[in-house]
Amino acid sequence: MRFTSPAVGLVLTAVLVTGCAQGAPSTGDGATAANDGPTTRPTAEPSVTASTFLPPGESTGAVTYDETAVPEGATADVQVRVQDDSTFVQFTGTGLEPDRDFGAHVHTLPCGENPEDSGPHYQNEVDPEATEDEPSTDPAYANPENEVWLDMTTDSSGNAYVASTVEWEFREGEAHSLVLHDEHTATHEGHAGTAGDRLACVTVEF
Ligand SMILES: [Cu+2]
Repeated sequence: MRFTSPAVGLVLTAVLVTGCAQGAPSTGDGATAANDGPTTRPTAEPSVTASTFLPPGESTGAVTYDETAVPEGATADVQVRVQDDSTFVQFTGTGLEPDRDFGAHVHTLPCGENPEDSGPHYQNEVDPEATEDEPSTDPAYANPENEVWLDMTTDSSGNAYVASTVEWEFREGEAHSLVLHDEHTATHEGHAGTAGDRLACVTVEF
């Protein structure tokens, strides 16, 4: 009888130490140590959509339907950050009509050639009574906790900044735009969530 003993392999790891100083040769001409490494970011990385408004047909990224309120060339910067089950949405606008109220909400569909292309408001808890023809106006659902509202008033230079935090996350692929409206958003029964005409739209993947 023969017993075969398993071969024992001995692996020797050679550690190469490259310890020689390879720093840049000192030229003595005052080259400064550039501190331009990667910028520090918050733990939850925000997604940023920066767009410039154009007339319908020229863009579906950011579209203006009213060039008095939202002139061609006005800009929109939308940041979205998810952290600890809540979602922070921020809008910064420039070049808008000065000293003017806007309503703004996250809508379900991307912007298109027509103002209505962006569909209804995105709701966290969807109003069971809402239909395609009659979107939710029930304050139990159409409110700034269950939707994202970003109502704003521009300053005398046409700039605006507004942010909102909601205690939920968007369902993936169900929110595609931020729509600017003619008025601040109503909160009363039967009209909750309405804010007049759609003036402009920014396509954003929330
Ligand atoms: Cu809206």
